[in-house]
Order: sequence, then C-alpha cells, then structure tokens
Amino acid sequence: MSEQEIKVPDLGGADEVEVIEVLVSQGDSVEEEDPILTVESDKASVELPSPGAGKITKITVKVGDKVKEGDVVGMMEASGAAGDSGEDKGADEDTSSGKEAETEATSEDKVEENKPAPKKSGGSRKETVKVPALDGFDNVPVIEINVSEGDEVEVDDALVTVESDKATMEIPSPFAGKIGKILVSEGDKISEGLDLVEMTVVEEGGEESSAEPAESADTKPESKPEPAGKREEPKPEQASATYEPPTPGAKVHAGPAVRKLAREFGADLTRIKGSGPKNRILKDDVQAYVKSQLQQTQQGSTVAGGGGAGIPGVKLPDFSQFGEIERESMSRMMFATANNMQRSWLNVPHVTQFEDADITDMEDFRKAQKAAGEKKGVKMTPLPFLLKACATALAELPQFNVSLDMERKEVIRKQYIHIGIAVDTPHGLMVPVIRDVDKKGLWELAAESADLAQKARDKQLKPAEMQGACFTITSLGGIGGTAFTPIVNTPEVAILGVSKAAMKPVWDGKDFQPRLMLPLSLSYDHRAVNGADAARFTTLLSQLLGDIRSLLL
Ligand code: CAO
Repeated sequence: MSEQEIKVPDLGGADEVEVIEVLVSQGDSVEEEDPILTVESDKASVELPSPGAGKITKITVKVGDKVKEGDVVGMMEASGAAGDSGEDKGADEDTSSGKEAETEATSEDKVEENKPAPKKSGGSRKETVKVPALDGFDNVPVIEINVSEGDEVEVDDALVTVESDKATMEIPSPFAGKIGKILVSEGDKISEGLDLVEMTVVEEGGEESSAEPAESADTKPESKPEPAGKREEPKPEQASATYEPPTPGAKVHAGPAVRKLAREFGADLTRIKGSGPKNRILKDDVQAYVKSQLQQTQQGSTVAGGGGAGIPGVKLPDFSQFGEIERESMSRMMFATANNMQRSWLNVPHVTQFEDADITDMEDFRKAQKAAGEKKGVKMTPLPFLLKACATALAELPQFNVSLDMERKEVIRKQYIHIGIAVDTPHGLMVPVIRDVDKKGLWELAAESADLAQKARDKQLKPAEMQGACFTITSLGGIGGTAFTPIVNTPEVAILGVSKAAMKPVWDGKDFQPRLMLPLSLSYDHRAVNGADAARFTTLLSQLLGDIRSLLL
C-alpha cells in the first residue's frame, strides 16, 4: 500500500493548535494544496494543505483535538499509487516539508500595520494609513470595506478585508480617530505600501501616546511583538465580540475555503450563524443553511402553489380526515394561470381605483344598433365601447401604455395599442389580444372580440393571438357583481375590471335621476403609475363612456 501520512506542517511558530474544522472525509479525492483541516491558535486560523494529490484513506483527528507541527492527522493514497506494488512513494517523506500552512488572520489577529510618520496639525493630525505587509501576498483583492467616511475607529478596528485564494485578512487601523477619504474600493487589488485610508487622529490631552500608531511588526501572528504598553490590548470580550449576529452587512468570521463555498452557493455569510469556535462559520454551517433554504423553497412549491420570494408555502392538511376527497391533476393551462397570477401578485404593488360611468345614453345607442347588428351578424355588447374608450385613454395617458424593465432601470413605452380581453372558457381563463384597437371601429371590434372569444372557448387560439397586449379588460358585467380587484397581467401595468351595470339614483343638482351606472375597477402597478394618474384614467373613461360622441373625436 503506498499510503502516506498527512502531517501538520510548520505552523509559523505557533505551538499547539486546536482543530476547528475537518474539511475532508475518508474516500475524498484531493488535489495538492487542497485544505484538509482548519486549526486555530489564539492568534490565527490556519488551513492545513494536502501534501499531494490523491485519496484520503483516514483522518485521525477530530474537531477539538490539539495538534502540533509534525503530528500525523491522516493518511492518503497518492494519485496513481493505487495498486502500485513496487515503490512506496510517500510513506517516508516528511509531507510537511516545504509546505507552509496558509494563514488566515482572524479579526482578533489582524495584519500588523506599517508605522507611518505622524504629521501634526494642532490637537489632531492627518494620517494616511498604508497597506501593511500582507503575509507574503501581493495584489490581493479588497472584498469588503469595513468603514465609511466619518466613522470613529479605535486602534485595531478593521478598515478593510482582503482575500487571496488562500487567506482572508483584515487590515486594522493603526490609530484611533476619524476616517477621512477611503482610497480603495471593493475589488481593487492592493499590495504593501499602497495608500489605504486617510484619517484624522485626535491627540487627547496632548498625550500623543494614545494616538501613537502601533509598533510595526511582521504579519506573522507568532512574531507580533508586544506594543510596549503604547497600544491597548483588545479586551477579551472585544476579541470574542468580533462575531455579530447574522445580519446583512455584518462582519463574518470564516476561512477562505468557507467563503469560497458560500460564494459558489451564492449564500450570504452574514445571514449564517457560525457554530465554530468564537462563532466562526464552518463549512457545515454553510451547508446546513443552504439545505434549509432549499427545503423551505421546495416545501413552498410543493404545497398550495408555492411561496416564492422567501414566503413560506401553505401546508395542506390531510383533507381525507374530514371526508371523502378526490385528487385531479391540474391542466397545463390552470397551472400556468396559477403561476402567472402568483408571479404578478408577488411582483407588482397593486392598487385598485374605482369609478362609476353613466352608460345610460351608451346603452340606448347600443340597443338601437340591435337591428343593424342582426343584419351584419354581429352582436354589439358593451365590450367594444369599453375597448374604444380604453384605447383613447391609453393614448391620452401614455404612462399606462408601458412596461418596466427593472433590471435595466428602463421604462418601455409602446407606440401601439393592443388590448387583451379576459375570456371565461370551460378549460380556464384565456386572454386573446385585439391589435390596434385605436384604429378600429365599433363593429370591427365587436366582430373581432366575439370571434376571439369563440376561438378561446374552442381552444383554437394561436399563440400570436394571445401575445402583445398593452392593457387588459376583464368584464364580469354579463355575470354580476358590483366591484372587484383584478390582478395586473404583468408586464402590462394596468387592467380594467368591469362589473354589472345597475340603475342608480344620480343627483343632477335638482333631482335624483335614474341612471344606468357601470362600475369600473382599475388595478394598476403602483411602480409605474401614480394614484392621481389612475384617478385621471378612470375619470376619463367615465367621461368617454358617458358621452360616446367623444369617442369619435
Ligand atoms: N353590465 C350589464 N350587462 C352587461 C355588461 C355589464 N357590464 N357586460 C355585458 N353585459 C350583458 C351583455 O350586454 C349581454 O346582454 P344582452 O345579451 O342582453 O345584450 C350579456 O351581458 C352577455 O354579454 P357577454 O358576456 O356575452 O358579452 P361581452 O362582450 O360583454 O363579454 C367576454 C365578452 C368574452 C368578455 C365575456 O363573455 C367573458 O368571458 N367574461 C368573463 C371574463 C372573465 O372571466 N374575467 C375574469 C378574469 S379574472 O378571473
């Protein structure tokens, strides 16, 4: 067997360290340098790299164990060595030789700073904090700016966090004072000596010592010298208080491998509670978090149509305990409609504006067309009038004839007026679209809407006949009801609901007159349309339907 030992490499001077995370399991394949364990001293956490590529055959330590340089923590079979009867390539090698453990400076063991020369100006002085030695790394990307202009910071507070492919380091403030200009941005690659942050360092009571920068030191945790009484040691509670509850934007404690894993999953580390020492986030924490998020989503989508947008789904009871039930698969149309309704409901902030239109004269005119309609073979219902009135209103108030592209932060204005009509069919709701409504006459609209409604009922609509609407009319007037709140057919931004016309007493200034009033319910996307415009739209509709001669203008 060509097994080789995995030994604890040079820990950079640290004596005994605690295993805080085991990153591989028996049987795992690893590449050279892949992290095997994370160990942590009181100064730093270190990922122990694999001495070569191969398969892990044994891990002999567990979380909480104490290890020191040279200790065997596991065994591995080098790639290509399996079944190799001749040589034992690695058994006698010192697997740690030449392999420095990668160090992640924890926030309680931050990178030490270069000591800049103070520039005095009265009771305070300006300082430019420079990037200190980065533990041998160069061109390291800034992954987080931990301060903002105007922030008051103490010595050692993290200014920025940088991350190489192996280590995450916080660059601490060498001074107590106020943050001025921040000279780097997230994503910038920085190296030792680069200007990082401008600060105003306040010299309290003329005692320069309180604002004195800390002694310069090597970035190696073990070689960090004591600051000769000039700088306050972080109090124990400060050190352990570096973990903040899982809040977006909060600081996190996690090693490079864990950060990488979280990035791969798209998991926000600030939302994950660490279970490691000092609340450190471990791989298991990330996995558990991702698992719970997936479970929530899946539960949501398997019960009652799904939560979505992080909303928990509705749990279904076992209905058979209450009486006999039957289960039936949803038709594709029903499922698609349900999803569309939910998508719209969850994405669109809906408001509904109500109005009554006096259609007494319109109805007299419509009824007078009965004979003409019979000759043409077309029935004139209120719908063509509504189509025509809506087309006129869309032309006059074009803010209703738009769609929003939130990704590109753009409003898409349409130069055409196509209107969808909701049709109730035995197999579900369908919305055929009448094109260029503004260019068509009432008879043409009556014929076309009747034709499309029939096609919908007969399942004869072509996909193109259901696309391209700017606005939708949903009329329940032939059925009943006094008002309802329709759901906007996104990406359109408004929909007109029409209820059953009814005779109502209307005050004309002298007397109550019996007038036929048509209830209108305009739901709109409040991101695109404001309430005043919605009131203008329904008022205009009411005027147009109240005096249909204006539809001709
Ligand atoms: N008030 C009073 N009566 C009305 C009316 C109203 N608002 N709208 C229509 N009517 C009358 C018509 O005049 C007709 O009466 P007459 O036969 O005496 O003339 C009768 O009701 C039936 O009309 P209709 O419904 O067949 O025709 P329409 O052009 O008004 O509507 C259509 C066509 C396709 C919109 C309709 O058939 C339909 O399917 N409506 C339901 C839409 C729907 O389901 N919406 C909900 C979507 S969200 O779940």
